[in-house]
Amino acid sequence: MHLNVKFLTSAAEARQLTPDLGREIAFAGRSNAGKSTAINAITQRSGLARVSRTPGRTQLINFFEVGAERRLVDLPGYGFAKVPERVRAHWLELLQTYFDVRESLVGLILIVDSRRGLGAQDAAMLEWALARGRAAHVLLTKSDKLTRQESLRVLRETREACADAAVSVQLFSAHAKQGIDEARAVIERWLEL
Ligand SMILES: Nc1nc2c(ncn2[C@@H]2O[C@H](COP(=O)(O)OP(=O)(O)OP(=O)(O)O)[C@@H](O)[C@H]2O)c(=O)[nH]1
Ligand SMILES: [Mg+2]
Repeated sequence: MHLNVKFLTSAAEARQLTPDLGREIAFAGRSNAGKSTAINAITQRSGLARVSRTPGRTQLINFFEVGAERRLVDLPGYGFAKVPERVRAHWLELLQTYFDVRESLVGLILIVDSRRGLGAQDAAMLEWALARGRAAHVLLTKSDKLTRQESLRVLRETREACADAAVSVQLFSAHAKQGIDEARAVIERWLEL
């Protein structure tokens, strides 16, 4: 199925978040993990979520509409060392506020570079989502960079690390077009599209 998707708005502050209506899914992950590329691949709209060349450039919460009161949300990437402490503190506060207030948030798609595996901040994001009763789905991205054996190992290890009924894990590659249908099916189910 083709998702008819359109950019809505960007928020740099909590007061700029779109109206909290309907259902939305947040995409989170380490900077450079392949978040924007994954959103583009899943929605089949290359260039929609800007694929930044400089890690950490997506500093805003970007909202995309995929149906009436149905949204995908591109959250700022974390874990980029060169970001000044003040900026980092602002992101953290914005993300925390977003997770705390957002009633329309139904699930978290966590983007993890399959070569790095699940990091401490990724685990913290999962905890955040689960503690608030949200489902989570992990995309192990850039799987084209691994051998089949390596990718199956990271899949197994990540599933073991995320042993919670509300978490699912899959391999994903925008470049090799692996796992796109599987990811889209999760999104359509969560958004009730
Ligand atoms: N080999 C390979 N590279 C990928 C894949 N997905 C993304 N990349 C590359 O990874 C880099 C980062 O991708 P982005 O989609 O910009 O990552 P991001 O998580 O949105 O990064 P920020 O917005 O800066 O936090 C780019 O150079 C992409 O081309 C993939 O499936 N395979
Ligand atoms: Mg991005």
